[in-house]
Amino acid sequence: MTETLVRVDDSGAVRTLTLNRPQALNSFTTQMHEQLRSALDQAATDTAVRCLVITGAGRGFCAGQDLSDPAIAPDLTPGAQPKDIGALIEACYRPLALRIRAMPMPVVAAVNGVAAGAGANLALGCDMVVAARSASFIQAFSKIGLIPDCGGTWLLPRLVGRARALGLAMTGDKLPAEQAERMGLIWQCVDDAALMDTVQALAARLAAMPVKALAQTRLAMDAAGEMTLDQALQREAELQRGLGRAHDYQEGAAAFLHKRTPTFKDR
Ligand code: T3D
Repeated sequence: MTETLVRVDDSGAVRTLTLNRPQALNSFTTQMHEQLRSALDQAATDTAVRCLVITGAGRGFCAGQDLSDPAIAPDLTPGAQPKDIGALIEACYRPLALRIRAMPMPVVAAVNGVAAGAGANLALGCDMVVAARSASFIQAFSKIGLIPDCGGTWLLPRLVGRARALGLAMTGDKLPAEQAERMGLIWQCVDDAALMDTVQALAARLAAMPVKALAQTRLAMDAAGEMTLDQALQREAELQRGLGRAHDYQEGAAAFLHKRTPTFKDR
């Protein structure tokens, strides 16, 4: 029987994906990548899912690549060829980072413990990151002779600016969740015991909102970084044109005018 490396749980319109290799701090094997990709694809096509939460089982969120995975673990036999880590990145981390950024609903990371290497950047690639006070973020790559991946080189400077991005990436120091919140790397740091209730309440709130507009907000902001102001304004007009014709805007505006609670359904 296949081991469940990504647990899937639904509560109303919120789907929670739990990375489930707690014995290795939920570090990624090829199999866990496959299961996560498949779970993300299922959530993307299931119109009942209006908000996605990603978290980890046990005391860690995700410690990045499982360094003992035969796909990449160094072969110390004399004369052995080095493994092609680029191929692993292309096959696993690139599709993962792109999928998360293209999900048609908001994605919230509930960082329950240490998030290291690609595990940190998996969390930081989500739309909102809520971390337990005991959690931490580690750009562990520099310690093993690599650069930040899973989108780290793109995400970090955008989130905290060049100086802090390079500081975090070059030192590989552990950044406690409270400090991550203070520097704007994450949305919120909460007491450990409050993490899942806080995240589920946030996710339920987002799920009741016009999620198509929320997903397009992410797309527009991601694209705007590479645009002039005029190009960004043009893109806003294009997206707003589409959203303005959709159900949720008609519903949201009508509900406002009639002083009633809107019911959004676009996805
Ligand atoms: O080939 C490539 O690498 C390309 C892909 C790159 C993407 C990446 O993510 S590169 C970065 C990979 N990750 C790391 O370098 C982090 C390695 N882990 C750590 O530095 C520490 O485990 C932590 C700082 C995250 C947590 O430390 P601590 O003291 O709380 O826990 P621990 O005792 O080190 O770990 C607990 C167990 O998980 C332990 O197993 P054991 O001894 O109880 O059987 C440890 O070996 C295992 N574990 C943790 N991280 C990994 C891991 N096993 C395999 N791979 C890991 N990444």
